[in-house]
Amino acid sequence: MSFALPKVYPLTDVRITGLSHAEQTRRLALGGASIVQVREKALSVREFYNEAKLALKTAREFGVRLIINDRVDIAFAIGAGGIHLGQDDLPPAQARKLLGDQAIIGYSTHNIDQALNAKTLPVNYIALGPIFATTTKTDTSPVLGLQGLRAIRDAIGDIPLVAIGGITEENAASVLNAGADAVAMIGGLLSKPDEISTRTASLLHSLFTQ
Ligand code: 3NM
Repeated sequence: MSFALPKVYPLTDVRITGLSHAEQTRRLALGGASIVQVREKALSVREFYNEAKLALKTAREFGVRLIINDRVDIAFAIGAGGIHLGQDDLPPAQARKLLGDQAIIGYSTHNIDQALNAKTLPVNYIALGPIFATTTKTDTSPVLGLQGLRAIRDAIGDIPLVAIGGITEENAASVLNAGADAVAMIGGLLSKPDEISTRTASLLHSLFTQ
């Protein structure tokens, strides 16, 4: 179930951008993103389904893999490339049963116990956060820092690891150097909607040329 993670893993956020998930996906793809997670916490399931369908259409036009946050039913209904689950969502094993072997399943963890447990589950990658302080998500666990990230990476071995929380172009390389395979970002890419494509391109450039 191994899966090659791109180094940059953007998530969408309508509250920050005021843009549809499809338009955010388009701007991220124009900047070179090859995976996008649609994260939606406010809409009804029906509205989320409709928005996700449009985002998937855009993602397919650009060859981007679209991951749906939380809602296995929506990922299944639209035929998305995968699902990202939190600790309170449907268990990964159940999502795997529903979505099949080809789906990418990601799982959020926030400490070493959760990360070790995640290794035993049928997931393609583990997300770990928050690495740094963030204002994008309010109910976060304690900040892990680069040392916490390094310690957890050393404990879990080589499963694909996505770091999240307070990551920007300025600190992204240090996060990868501390053992993450990818940096997941919201504010760092989206906080200025007119700059989404240029920021994504600049980040990818800086990480590939370091
Ligand atoms: N999950 P930003 S932190 C969605 O700790 C999310 O699991 C987190 O946003 C976790 O890149 C977070 O703007 C917010 O800090 C990430």
